[in-house]
This record gives sequence, structure tokens and C-alpha cells, in this order.
Amino acid sequence: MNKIIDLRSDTVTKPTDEMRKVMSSAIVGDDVYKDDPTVNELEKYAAEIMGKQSAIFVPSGTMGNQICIKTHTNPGEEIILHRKSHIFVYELGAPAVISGVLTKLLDGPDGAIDIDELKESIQQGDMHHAKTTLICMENTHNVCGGTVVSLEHMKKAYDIAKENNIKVHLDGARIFNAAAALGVDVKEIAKYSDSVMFCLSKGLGAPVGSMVCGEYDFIEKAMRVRKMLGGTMRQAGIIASAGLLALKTMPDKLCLDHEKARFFAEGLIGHKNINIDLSSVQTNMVNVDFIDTSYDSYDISNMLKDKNILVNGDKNIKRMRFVFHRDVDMKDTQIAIEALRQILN
Ligand code: TLP
Repeated sequence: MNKIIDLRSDTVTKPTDEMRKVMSSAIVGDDVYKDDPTVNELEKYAAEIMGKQSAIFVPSGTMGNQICIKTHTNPGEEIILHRKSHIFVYELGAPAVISGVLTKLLDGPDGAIDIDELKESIQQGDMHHAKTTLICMENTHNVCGGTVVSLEHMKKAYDIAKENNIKVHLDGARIFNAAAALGVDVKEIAKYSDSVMFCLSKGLGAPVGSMVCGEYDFIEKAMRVRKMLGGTMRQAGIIASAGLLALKTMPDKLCLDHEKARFFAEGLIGHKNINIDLSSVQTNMVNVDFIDTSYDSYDISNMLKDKNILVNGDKNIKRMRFVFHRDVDMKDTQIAIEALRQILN
């Protein structure tokens, strides 16, 4: 049987043989009692590499983001975030439901909130307005095509937040991709945030889990919110062991995924029905726009599926996201290029 080339997301990565091995022998305990040595080790390690005081293991990136929003805010307050942020686009209105906060949406190229707009948008909480208490950033930026938000931009936004006594949360689901692209340590990115969430289950290849990192007081409170949301697990060391291995061994390999994305984009550039902004191909994603064709991304995803290639498609949308990861290689990438060229011929 032909291999299925799954380019829907890096969330589809399967655990390695080594991960499966460590999972089968992980030492575990009840994490509600903080008795799971493997979870404790993962949390200590995650905090250290992010340059934060403390960390907690959470079931998903979505829950991690929402725990942070609820921990930083009170109902009726306002959070500022990019219009295309995952928290706004893909988390089902959770900030309104879980934290009771307003979301103020700002624009900016490649996922970087416009700094002047940011300054103007902050509400100090007079009698007429909801008070701004949190700014959320995202790096790399998913909807913008896996783009990297520069350290200069992160610093500017962080400085503005601090001048106004506002907290900053970083959705760093793919912070290791950002670090690989920038050639810096993840700490250099995370230092412009009060809390950072990152995922073990995307390009790093662990089966489940994300981390929330911050200062001691913040994590103490976040632990209670996690419990309230039902996200505190019991013998979670089984999955934490794979997360720990992923964290220790996979970040250095992410640049290979970036090379595949680049190769894919360059292999399609110049096609009459395809538009790709090469400058936005910075990590492991490629946003392809279909032009001068009646096909939408839904049609194309069905035609690719017939060729054993999986990509998400939507009716009436002409943009398609291709995500590269450790379970596809250069040969698969070449096959995907040829398949797309054939479909559009
Ligand atoms: N993103 C998924 C989908 O939800 C779109 C994907 O396939 O890319 N922050 C960012 C920036 C993300 O991209 C994601 C997942 C999350 C948070 C949520 O992580 P999970 O899926 O673990 O809840």
C-alpha cells in the first residue's frame, strides 16, 4: 500500500520507537498529589529551558492558553490579541466562556500586532471602559503561515505592557520552530512574556501534552485553574516521559522540517494557478493560494486525497496550508509537489 503523506498539521506526528519505549517503563504516581516523578521532572526541565521559575503539564495547547488567560484576568476585563491568533480563531470563543473577558483584535503583518495600534488600544479602566489586563502574542504564527515574530517586536510589545502594568501571555505552541528559525535559545523569546504555553505534541513529536511556564505565584494559581477545568491528570508520567524525551532530543531537528517547507514552496513557485509569498515561508508551513482556477481548497484536498495526500480544505476558500514534520521526508515532499502540479494542469 502506498504511504499516506499527511500534511494537515504537525499534530499528526506519531511517537518514535524510543518514545514508546520510555512510555512503557515510565515511573509514575498520582500527579494531583504531585507524586508523579516523571511529570515533576518534565515540569522542572520545561521551566528551566524556558527561563521561568515553574511549569505545569497540561493536556493540550488550547487548555494551556485558556488556563493562562483565566489566571491572568478577571471577568469583565479586556485582552488584546492579533485578529488571526489561534486563541481567537480556533479556540471556540473560550476566553469569553471560561474567563468572561472581552477580546480586542488588532492587525499587523505576519502575526505581529501593530505597535502604534497596541499603544492606542490599551484601556486603563476608567468609568466607561473595560480594563486591559493582558496582551497575547503567538510565535510562530500559525494562520499567518508559521511566520516568526521578531525579538525586536516582542520586546516592544512587552515593554508597552510593562509600562501599563499589563501581563503578556505567549502562545508558543511552536516556540521551538521560532527559535530554530531565529537561531536563538527559546529563553530569548520567552523572556518577553509573563506566561508561555508550548506544545510537545506538534513538531516535537510527543503523543500528547503541552506545558505552561511562568513565575511561582502564577503557576500556583494556574494549577488551581487546571484542576477546575479537569486538566489535572493522574499517572500522567506515561505521556510525560515521551514529552521529556521529545524536549531533549527533537528541537535540533526542526530545521529539517523548515527545509522541506522551503523545498515545497520553491517547487511550486511560478505555477500559473499558484501564489506563494516566499517571504512568509519561514518555518514548517506553507500557505498556498490558488488563482485563476474554479477549484477551491476543498476540491483540491479531495483530489489530493485520491493521491494519498492529506491536506485540510474548506469550501469557498482558495488558500491551503501545508505543514511539514518529521513523518514526511523530502521524497514525500517531491511527491506532493508533483501531485499538486498534476491536479492544476
Ligand atoms: N493548532 C492546530 C489547529 O488547532 C489549527 C494546528 O493544526 O495547527 N496554539 C497554536 C498556535 C496552535 O497552532 C494550536 C494547534 C494550539 C495553540 C492548540 O493546541 P492543541 O491542539 O494541543 O489544543
